[in-house]
Amino acid sequence: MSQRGGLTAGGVGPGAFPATALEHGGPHFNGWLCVPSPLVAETVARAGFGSVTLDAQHGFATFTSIVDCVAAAALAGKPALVRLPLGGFGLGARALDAGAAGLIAPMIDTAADARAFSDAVKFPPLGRRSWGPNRALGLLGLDRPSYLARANELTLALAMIETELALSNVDAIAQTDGVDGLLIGPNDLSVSLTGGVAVDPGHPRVIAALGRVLDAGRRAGKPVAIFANSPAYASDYMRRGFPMIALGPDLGFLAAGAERTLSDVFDAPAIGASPGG
Ligand code: 3PY
Ligand code: MG
Repeated sequence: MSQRGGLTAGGVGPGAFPATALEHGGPHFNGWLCVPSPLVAETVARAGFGSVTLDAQHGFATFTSIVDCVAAAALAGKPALVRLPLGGFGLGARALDAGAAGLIAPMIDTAADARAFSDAVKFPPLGRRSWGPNRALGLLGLDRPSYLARANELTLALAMIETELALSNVDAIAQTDGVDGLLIGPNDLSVSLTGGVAVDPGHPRVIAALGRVLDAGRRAGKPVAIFANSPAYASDYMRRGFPMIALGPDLGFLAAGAERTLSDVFDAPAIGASPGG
């Protein structure tokens, strides 16, 4: 399968994911990975996704697996993002040093949360990221001065909007310097908007909130991405104009492939003569 919504803007390689890459030719599809395996990262990156996310919040990514999976995705020519654990901004800066092309911070509820995220993962003047891009330099093919000058623009920082509080602050979050875009977490958003009654990305309150977040992104001039639980949600989000759609997780891909393979055994046409025929 060919790559859909890949990164072509500015000819940047797998160590970078500038927000401008989401301006044209979308949507960009991202493969969401729970399994901390370089083979899984490489396989999904080769399967047509434009990038992968290594999930260190609900998935099993660790700093060591991030180091390995970034390399595996790069082998397939694709950038790897990292979804951080709650408040895990320190891990984010280390992941960028190791060549992650971007970061996704969960549960960003206020402008102060957004500011703390940006502070940790962007160099001055946007933030206070500490210097040490040991693998990132080689992966981007940049020398020290060029990396310092361009890293803020080349590495994507996405703030997750997934609570009622985040929705009420969505403009302030979107307009925070150093936050390059938003990513809607529709599962948590449904839990929050129903007061813990439902986990359902199709809940009317979640659907009503989608336009509100897209509008905030438009006002800030920043892209709004979304996580899709299934291909049906992904195609709905595509019709709504989201420039980036994350699909997953990988365990779901594996389960769907395993089920389809087994059921294909029963649906397959006969090969050659039947025994005794
Ligand atoms: C959510 O939908 O809440 C997410 O965090 C997607 O992984
Ligand atoms: Mg969530």
